[in-house]
Amino acid sequence: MARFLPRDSFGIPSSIPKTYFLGHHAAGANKIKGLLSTISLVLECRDFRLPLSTHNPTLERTVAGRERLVVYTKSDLGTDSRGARQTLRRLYGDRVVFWDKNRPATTEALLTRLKDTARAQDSLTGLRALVVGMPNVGKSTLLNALRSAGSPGKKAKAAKTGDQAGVTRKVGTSVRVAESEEKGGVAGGVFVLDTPGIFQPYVDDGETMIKVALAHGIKKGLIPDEVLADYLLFRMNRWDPRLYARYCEPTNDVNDFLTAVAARDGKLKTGGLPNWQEAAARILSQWRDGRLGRYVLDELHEEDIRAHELLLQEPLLSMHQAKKLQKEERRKEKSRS
Ligand SMILES: Nc1nc2c(ncn2[C@@H]2O[C@H](COP(=O)(O)OP(=O)(O)OP(=O)(O)O)[C@@H](O)[C@H]2O)c(=O)[nH]1
Ligand SMILES: [Mg+2]
Repeated sequence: MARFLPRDSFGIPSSIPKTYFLGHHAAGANKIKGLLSTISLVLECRDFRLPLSTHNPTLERTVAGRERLVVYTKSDLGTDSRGARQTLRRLYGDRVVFWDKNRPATTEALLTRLKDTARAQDSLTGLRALVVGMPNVGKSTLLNALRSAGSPGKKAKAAKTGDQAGVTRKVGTSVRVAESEEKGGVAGGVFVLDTPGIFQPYVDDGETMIKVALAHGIKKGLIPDEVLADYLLFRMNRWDPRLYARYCEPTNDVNDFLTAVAARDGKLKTGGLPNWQEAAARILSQWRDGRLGRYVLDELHEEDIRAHELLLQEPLLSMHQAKKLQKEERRKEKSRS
């Protein structure tokens, strides 16, 4: 058999949106600005599978001036990532935290850190920490985990969670995760506040949008599942086509791939034709559960990190400018088609 050659690039469809900045994101950012004087620590959450793509520079500037930990969430879904943790540790030193909701030890370690900070700060009113990040990275899940680790008696969840962007719409009230010293805890206690996921006003490239969509960071359906499945096929082929050996031989053709998935997993239309849309949804949900490899999607070579850092130095676009850019792109697209 001829050796399989994966595609060496992926053509990003020009129809990919370049933003997902919503009204409640802008409102959330304003609320955060107003709250900041009462906050002494920020837990900035990013999805470990997308360490660069789920970093929101605009949000980072909003919380500037506050002590900050960078929490890489869902670290269980990114275990096959050659050297990613080491690279991120080198970038952020001891401010980096790898968290996984399924490993209580990672929650305990973070809670201990919060308590240590509270002890050092020794404020009568307690330490207030703000959880921020892009949509769906796991902020509310983290808050709930800290709360149940800090007060094991409390069963009910403090914050609603769900695998889609935009579950949390408003900045929450403070939730106690550690008692004060007089009740056997530390200093004035530790409180954590949840915030809505906030998107960037404008994302430079379509590939970032595709990756974020794979991790459900934007509304489902905004980028068609078939496009996302094609991109995933492209990436799997570069990692290791055996990841999907249960479906078919290595292929670069997304229609062949989805046809095989439909046949094996019973995603057929009446008459037996493959239902590509359902097959694509099936593939994406398997990837999201870590059943098609646990690779980190962002490349973390020196040059990728440098390119990302350069991006952060660029002046930020105002909402107005971002909207204008988007309109221009749409116009260009229309004249092309
Ligand atoms: N595998 C895995 N899933 C996680 C982890 N943390 C959160 N999740 C899942 O990710 C999804 C999103 O979690 P949420 O806590 O609602 O995310 P959020 O950042 O609050 O989202 P918004 O409020 O929409 O911005 C849920 O399905 C969680 O169960 C983790 O460490 N590992
Ligand atoms: Mg939430």
